[in-house]
Amino acid sequence: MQTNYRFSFGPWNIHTGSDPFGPSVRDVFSFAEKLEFYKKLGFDGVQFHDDDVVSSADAPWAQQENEAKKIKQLLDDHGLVAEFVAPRLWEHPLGIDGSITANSPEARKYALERSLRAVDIANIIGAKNIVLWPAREGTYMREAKDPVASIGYIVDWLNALLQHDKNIRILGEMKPNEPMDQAYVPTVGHFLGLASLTVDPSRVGALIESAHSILAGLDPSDDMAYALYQKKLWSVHLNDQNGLKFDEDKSFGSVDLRRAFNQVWVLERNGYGQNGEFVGLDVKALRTQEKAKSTRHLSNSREIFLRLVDLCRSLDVKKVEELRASRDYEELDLLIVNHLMGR
Ligand SMILES: [Mn+2]
Repeated sequence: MQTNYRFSFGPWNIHTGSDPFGPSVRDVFSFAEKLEFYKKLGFDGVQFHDDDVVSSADAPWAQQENEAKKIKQLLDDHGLVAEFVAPRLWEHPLGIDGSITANSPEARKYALERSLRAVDIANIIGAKNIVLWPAREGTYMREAKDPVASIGYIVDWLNALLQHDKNIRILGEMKPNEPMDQAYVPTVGHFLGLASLTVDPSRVGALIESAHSILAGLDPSDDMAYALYQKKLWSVHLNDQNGLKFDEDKSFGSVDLRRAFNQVWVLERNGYGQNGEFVGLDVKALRTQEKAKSTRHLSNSREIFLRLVDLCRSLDVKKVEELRASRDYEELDLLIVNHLMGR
């Protein structure tokens, strides 16, 4: 059975081009304007941080509830669905040294209470998934925190969310570094190891971002395969990354087309998407783009994905199996490269 892929992105993927070294270079699109882009660009799913849904995660709950209901109505009006909510713990003053793993009990309490509200927000907007990107759950220097206690804090946080809501699923989106020097749970393997220790492992899975695997020195398609085998690949953030530097969020396939092909191939062969999983694209427009063309990275990434799906479906898999059986990997190499070049 072939998948009819559905695509998602987050409102932050249409942005003004500011970076740590310079201010905005494009005027902002309002949230309402961004919503208009989704269907036009071929997308059905919206990814959210908690404070993409509500104006402030610190506002009184009645106000947040009201704002979340309005967002749900807007989504319905546009025929869109919310894929997940991720509590944005890393921008808050109480999250300066991490939230879940902060040494300060007050900071840890804030992280937990805000995350429980993110679950409530997800319920209002119809999202079944909570994404944990543990941005500052690590250290700038080794001696700053107790590493064993920190792992325990992460498991406690997972358990508290699972117990707060009996239906919500938690997807870990792991990244080895940036903004921290070292993250405590740097890869999907680390995270799924912890998932097995929670009160309900069946509701803890993974979101794999291509660039995050690459930054860990790993191949994203192999990371996806690891999660797929465990039936725990519940979302992806496809993008591309040119070597070991800051997280670039480049358009999918723009750096290494063969690496992109292998990601699509592993998803395609394993029926990814047939249980409602979205193909998420976490890509950034280049700072040099003018505002009117600052959504092209999204439509381009989607187009590259779909062209690679076509290439997966037209690949001579019988030939691949023959070459595997005869251990003729030089010929297999040429077969794949020729296929990518249209022969
Ligand atoms: Mn990224």
